Amino acid sequence: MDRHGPHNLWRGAYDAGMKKTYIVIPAYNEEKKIGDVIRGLRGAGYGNIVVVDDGSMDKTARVAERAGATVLRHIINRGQGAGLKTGIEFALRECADYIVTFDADGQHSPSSIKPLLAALSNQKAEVALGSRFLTKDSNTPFVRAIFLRGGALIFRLFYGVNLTDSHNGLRALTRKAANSIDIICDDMAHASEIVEEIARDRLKYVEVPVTITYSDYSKAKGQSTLNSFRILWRMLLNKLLR
Ligand SMILES: Nc1nc2c(ncn2[C@@H]2O[C@H](COP(=O)(O)OP(=O)(O)O)[C@@H](O)[C@H]2O)c(=O)[nH]1
Ligand SMILES: [Mg+2]
Repeated sequence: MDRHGPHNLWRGAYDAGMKKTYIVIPAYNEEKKIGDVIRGLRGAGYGNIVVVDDGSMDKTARVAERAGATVLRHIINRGQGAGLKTGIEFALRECADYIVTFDADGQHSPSSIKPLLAALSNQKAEVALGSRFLTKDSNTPFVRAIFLRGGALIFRLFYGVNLTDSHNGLRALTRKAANSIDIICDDMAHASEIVEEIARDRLKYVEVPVTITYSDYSKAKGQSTLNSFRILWRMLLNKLLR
């Protein structure tokens, strides 16, 4: 991993009781969107933005750096879970109080962050998880919705964690939660690891309505139905074979 970027130049000013908030963005081949995503976050007042460029073959790192993020790089592509782990470890070393995970492809909105952080501070939660199914205007494609709901059912049955959305990359963690959540799976299965840790360490969690935007870009580039099926299947096998 190497590290570039002007992360010390502009410490942004989200004031959740003067807590230091870091936004961690795992990114893979997102040169088309990452610049706007970072500018949107900075415009909303978030200055501590860490992009983990996971061996992208395009200009993701350069575009992110120019837009004002700190960029960490994996020299090979390891997967979204590995990207999150690298970014979270960095934010902890920088003494973050709160860590928000955010996607690089424009599906997440900066305006969702404030309610997530408010849930941590007002409800004394350790983990605030975004849910696309708590908003009225969810435009989630039908098949994707079935897999996400299926995942949530598995979490409820096997871990006793009650969620409506099982794989939402938009979430906020306190420092304590980020320290205790150990992401081992490099790939997309990290969402179930987070839920396992919530159950094991009895971390207080809340779900917060967030809007996930589906564009032609995000649908073409995002996870396939086959991959959603694989993740769901692995969640079941992990639990049943243990
Ligand atoms: N670090 C890393 N990030 C990835 C990888 N694949 C996707 N991402 C990022 O993870 C986020 C969500 O990925 P995406 O494929 O859009 O998943 P979906 O929204 O669930 O369909 C985006 O910010 C991607 O750029 C990867 O291999 N490594
Ligand atoms: Mg996406």
